[in-house]
Amino acid sequence: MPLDAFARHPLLFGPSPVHPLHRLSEHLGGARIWAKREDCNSGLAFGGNKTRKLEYLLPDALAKGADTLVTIGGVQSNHTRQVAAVAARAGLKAVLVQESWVNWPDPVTDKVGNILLSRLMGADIRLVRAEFGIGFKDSWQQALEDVRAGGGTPYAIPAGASDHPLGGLGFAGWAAEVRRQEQEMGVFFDTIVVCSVTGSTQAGMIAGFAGQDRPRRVLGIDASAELDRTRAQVEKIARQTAELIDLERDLRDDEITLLEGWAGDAYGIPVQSTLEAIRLTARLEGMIIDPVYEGKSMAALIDLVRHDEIPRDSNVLYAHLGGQLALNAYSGAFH
Ligand code: 5PA
Repeated sequence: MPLDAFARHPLLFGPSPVHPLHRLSEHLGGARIWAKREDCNSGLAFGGNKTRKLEYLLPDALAKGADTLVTIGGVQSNHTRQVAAVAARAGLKAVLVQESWVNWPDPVTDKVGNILLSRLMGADIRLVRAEFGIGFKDSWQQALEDVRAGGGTPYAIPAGASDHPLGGLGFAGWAAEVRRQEQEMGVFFDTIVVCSVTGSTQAGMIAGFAGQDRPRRVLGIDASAELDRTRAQVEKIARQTAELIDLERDLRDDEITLLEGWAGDAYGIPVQSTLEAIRLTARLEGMIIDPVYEGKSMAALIDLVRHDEIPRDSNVLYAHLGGQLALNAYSGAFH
């Protein structure tokens, strides 16, 4: 059925802001760069991309009589913090499995930033030692079991709210929102740059834009350092979402682009280009991005614009997906 027919529980302020990055564009001397700001899309614990996805999962959870949202991420997961906020807003409980996905030595990693806010919001946090992985994890299945054993009704939200039947809808809606904002502003974004890890942000965009009349490029920038798995997941969710919203054609392979080269060797560890991108964006625009996700997609954007791989006459839209709270655990990278 069409996207508008799916139940949506409003959690955002409204359309997220879109604005030009004049000084960054001038500095790079190529395409014009704009940002669309999921980092300030909501009043729920600083928002972010998951808040938009959860607008479609929450009605399903409530319809199923759930009393506890159960999800998973790394210790500094932005996603789990947003689930904690949505649970608080909806009067539900939240169980957050937080795994040691990132081997980062900062002594306050499990105390500040995202995890601090999740604790404030009353979430039940379980710290688990386990490697990074975007698939279904035993620890998450166990948490679901534990809620059931305690007489509760859990609602299962996978990593990043991605590998879930409704996971792509939020960003299919983002694509429609971009189209409306373009018409108001008299601009067309021929290129979108978006960070990908669990995949439904980019996948939703691909499905949403595929139904519009004017083609554009959605450049996914891998930050998982596991390109093949992430690409497979983006592809799966994009196709599933396209079918769900009645696209009525198959997505072409060339509509699914995931670029590597900026993730470094491991998820969650910033590299030189990440730190440079964070500093440059902060100093030229006062726009803050994080070392796990947006710093990596911005590093890609900078290189692609600098080397004219994004043509000089392009209007590029950088999807700022949030995530700044994790900076609190990365002060050592900026000494
Ligand atoms: C995340 C994800 P997807 O997972 O939908 O591909 O989005 C990538 C992404 N930017 C981009 C920010 C700020 C993000 O938080 N974060 C995860 C988390 O646990 O926080 C799901 C990995």
